[in-house]
Amino acid sequence: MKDKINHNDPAKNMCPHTGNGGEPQYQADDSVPNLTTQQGVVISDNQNSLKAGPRGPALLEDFVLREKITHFDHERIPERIVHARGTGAHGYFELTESLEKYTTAKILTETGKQTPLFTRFSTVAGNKGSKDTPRDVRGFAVKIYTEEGNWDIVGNNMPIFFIQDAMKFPDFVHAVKPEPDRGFPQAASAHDTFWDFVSLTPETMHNLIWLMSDRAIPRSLRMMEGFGIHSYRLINAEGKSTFVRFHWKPKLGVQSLTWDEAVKISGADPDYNRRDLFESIQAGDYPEWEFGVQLFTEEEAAEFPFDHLDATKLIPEELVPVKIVGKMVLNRYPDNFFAETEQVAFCPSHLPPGIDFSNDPLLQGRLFSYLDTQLKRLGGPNFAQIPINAPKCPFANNQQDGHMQMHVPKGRTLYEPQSLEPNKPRANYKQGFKSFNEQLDDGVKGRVRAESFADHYSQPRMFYRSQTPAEQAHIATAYAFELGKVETAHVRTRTLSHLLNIDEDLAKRVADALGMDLPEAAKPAAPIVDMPESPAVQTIGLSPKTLKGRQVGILVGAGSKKASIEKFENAVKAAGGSVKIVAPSIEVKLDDGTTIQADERVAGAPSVLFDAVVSIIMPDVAKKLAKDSSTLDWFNDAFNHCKAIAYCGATDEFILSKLPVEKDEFVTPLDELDAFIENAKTRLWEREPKVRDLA
Ligand code: HDE
Repeated sequence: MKDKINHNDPAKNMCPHTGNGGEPQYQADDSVPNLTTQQGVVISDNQNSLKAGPRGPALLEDFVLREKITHFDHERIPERIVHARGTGAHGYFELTESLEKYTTAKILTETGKQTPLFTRFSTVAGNKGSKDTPRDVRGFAVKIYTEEGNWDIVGNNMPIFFIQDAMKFPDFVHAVKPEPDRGFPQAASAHDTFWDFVSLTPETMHNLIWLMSDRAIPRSLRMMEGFGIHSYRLINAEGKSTFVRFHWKPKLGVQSLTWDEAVKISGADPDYNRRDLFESIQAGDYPEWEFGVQLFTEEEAAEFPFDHLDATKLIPEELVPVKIVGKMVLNRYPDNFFAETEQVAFCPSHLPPGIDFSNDPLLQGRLFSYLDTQLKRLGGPNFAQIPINAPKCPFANNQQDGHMQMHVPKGRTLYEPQSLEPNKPRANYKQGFKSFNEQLDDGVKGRVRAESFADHYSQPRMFYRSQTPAEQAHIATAYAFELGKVETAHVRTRTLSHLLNIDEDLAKRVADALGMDLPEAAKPAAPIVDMPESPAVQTIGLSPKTLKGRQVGILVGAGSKKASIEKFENAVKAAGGSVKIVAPSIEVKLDDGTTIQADERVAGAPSVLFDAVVSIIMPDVAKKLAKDSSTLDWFNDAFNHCKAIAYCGATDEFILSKLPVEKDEFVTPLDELDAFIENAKTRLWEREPKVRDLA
């Protein structure tokens, strides 16, 4: 049979199943822009390829099809070798206190001015499609488009790094990435190669204990600190240098997930942190950080009981306070994920005049690596012309050609010195970037490591001892979890030998949890110093009692009381929190006959996605839900994760009574609204040892 075909009106040949509600997406008037090829030729039919007859072979001459498929075939670029999984947002930087005494950089001397920036947060080990909530360091990279050139503060959410010398970076990354023979585990440090490497490399011990702490599973990207890590220099008008470490302090304080939550969230919502950033910006609840600096002189640094050029060492805030001098606000989610978040290229060597590097050997290695990796990832030397990377101040140079050159340089000369075009750009000694004139020792060339870098245990010891009991239990439990995944016995034993140098009690707790005997302590290369405790490195201690940035899940069902739902919703919102309605169905008829639309079905929104939960359901609904395992998990998990629960009579009678949920002060009846609101601002950590076998 021959199909009928209409050659004049492609809309008539379209599949009725494509397009909007069966209507073909066919442009019949001028109300929307024309779809065109890359060459600007208007496309007449975006549904059918050019064929020899309706059932016949496709024709090679179909440039519309070829162009569309070819572009599609080339959509992917290599993902970042580390920090592949990330999300970002636009915002601004504003200085509140001038650092004129220390630097000439206008971004740090001109107060009250809003300078645009782009910030990208990332996990380190996982690939681009991995989950948001692994136990991992988070990248915290900020590109500030200053009027004196881009300034990239490419930092992490922990103030130190695993290694001291760039030479070890490929080894470290190969050890944490999926094992090369089997191709797993993805986005996880809990495997043999990682623990093999770190237990053979004691300089990793400090960052390792941060990785085992609550800091490695942030509740929200808005609730993480950021650190530039390395010491940098600020240079003032007299050419004098002051060392500086950069800090970002979140307005919402530092808050973390529990490990069990993180594991469950990775199934329930692998985009958990990314979605939170998106939703908070869409809601106008803009993420904000204070910008702070630790300033110290060369002479002061000489008195520190550690070497500040060693990136495995933090400078306790109690020793050098963080001076708050500005803020960052993120107020616009990208229009296009690929064009902006994926193509943004950070590099620690992007600095404006007035800021300079220190001799930290890790930093020095990074200054090479980032440009090198962008060349591969973004395909050539012109990536700085991509809008997200281009400076917003005037720029001009003699660079030419290369893949994807977007500029059209004018004139005869692209070299210097030249005498043919007097108005072409020249270097400017007065305004230009100048390196600090550091007087160097007459060092001897060699592959060496400074002796002042040899102490690997004093700071992790200080970190552990500064934590609250709940956090210490989390740390010990995290070591036990991770080492429990390590198959090779001597790797576990070697790790315990290091833990003994950090804290005996920690080592014992981990060994007991694993059922192992304690080995001899590893031999330290330098004396271990008992440093004063530093509360600034806690997590729980930095979590404010607030509902701001926190979300409450309200479980409702057919016949639920609208007035009660509204009462809770309003109270949560008044306290700065947000609400999601969860129900067995998406459309829910309430007691007054109105129908509301739930945000999620209960099976799709386990309570791990919320900071506190409320249940307002009728007896017949409760009876039915009592047989539903996802509903039972909803309450059980909320309880096990130390959250506040507000329950109605039916929930109590048919659901809570079946569960090991104790009526402690965080489990309250619906009429105790004020108590619930207070409880929802925090967690009841004292409950934790009752519901979990912590190490
Ligand atoms: Fe990176 N790091 N890094 N890193 N790093 C990269 O650059 C590298 C280090 C950090 O959101 C790569 O564009 C070396 C410390 C962040 O796009 C690469 C060493 C800190 C990001 C690279 C380090 C970081 C990266 C991979 C040891 C905290 C993500 C993709 C000498 C201060 C930036 C890319 C983004 C990304 C190299 C150590 C932070 C390969 C060689 C220390 C936040 O160039």
